[in-house]
Amino acid sequence: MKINILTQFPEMFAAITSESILGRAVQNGILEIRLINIRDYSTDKHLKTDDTPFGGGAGMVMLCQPAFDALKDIYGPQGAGAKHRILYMSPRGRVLGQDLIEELAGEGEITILCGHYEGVDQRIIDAWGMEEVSIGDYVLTGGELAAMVLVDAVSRLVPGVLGSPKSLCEESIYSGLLEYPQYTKPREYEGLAVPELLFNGNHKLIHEWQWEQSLMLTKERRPDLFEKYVKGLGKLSKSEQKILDKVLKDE
Ligand code: 6GU
Repeated sequence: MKINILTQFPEMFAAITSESILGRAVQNGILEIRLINIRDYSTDKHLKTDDTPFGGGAGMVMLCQPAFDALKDIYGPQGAGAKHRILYMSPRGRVLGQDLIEELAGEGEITILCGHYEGVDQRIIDAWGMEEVSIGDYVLTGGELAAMVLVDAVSRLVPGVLGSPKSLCEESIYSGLLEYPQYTKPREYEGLAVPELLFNGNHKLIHEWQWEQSLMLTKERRPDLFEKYVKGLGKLSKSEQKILDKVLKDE
C-alpha cells in the first residue's frame, strides 16, 4: 500500500516510519510512505505556505498554491482522471473508527493532507474532493499526530505488516468485545499471583474464562458495545449460555 502525506513537518513522521512494526513494513516494501513537504512547492520568495484569513480572525490559513502544486505532482492537473481518496485531517471531519480504517486498508493508495495553524483555504478541500477526518472530540495543534494515528491503524491491516494474522481476529474490535486480562512469567511477582485456572491445561475452560472476562469488562466499561454484541450472537452452546446468563445477571 502507498500512502502520500502532505505536511509542513515531514520529520515528525520518523516516529512511525523508522520504528517497530511499521518501520519493518516500510523496510520490506510492503508499505510505501511518501512524505511530501508542502514548503518545497512554495513559489513565494520566502517559501511562505500560509497567510492571514480573509474576513479577519486569529491564526494563519494554508495557501492554495503550495498544496495545489504538491497535489498536481502526485495526480497531474486538478480534475484530470481518476484519483485516490484524499483525506484532510481536521477536527471538523468524520470521526475515525475501525469501519473507515478497514475501508482505507482496502485501497491501494491514499493521500493525506495535514493542516496546521487555523486550517487550510477551503478551495483546497473543495477542488480536490477531500474527505475530512477527525480522530476524536479534542483539538490538536496540527494534523500530523492525527495522520500518524490513521496511518498506524490502516497499516496494521495491510497483509504482511503484522506477524500473525491470528492476532487480528482475536482482538476486541473484531469480536466486538474488549480484551480479557493477559499475564506472563513469572507466575508470582511480589506476592501477586496469576489466576490458577490458566495453568490447568484445560483449553476449553481457559477460553471460557477469557470470554467471561471479556464479557464482564465490556458490560461494565462499554455497555453500548456489549448490547450490540449480545444482539448479534448466534446459537450458543450450553456452557456458553450459562456464562452469558451469569454475566447478564451480575450487577
Ligand atoms: Cl484530524 N486535527 C486536529 N488539529 N485536531 C484534531 C484532529 C485532527 N482530530 C481530533 N482533533
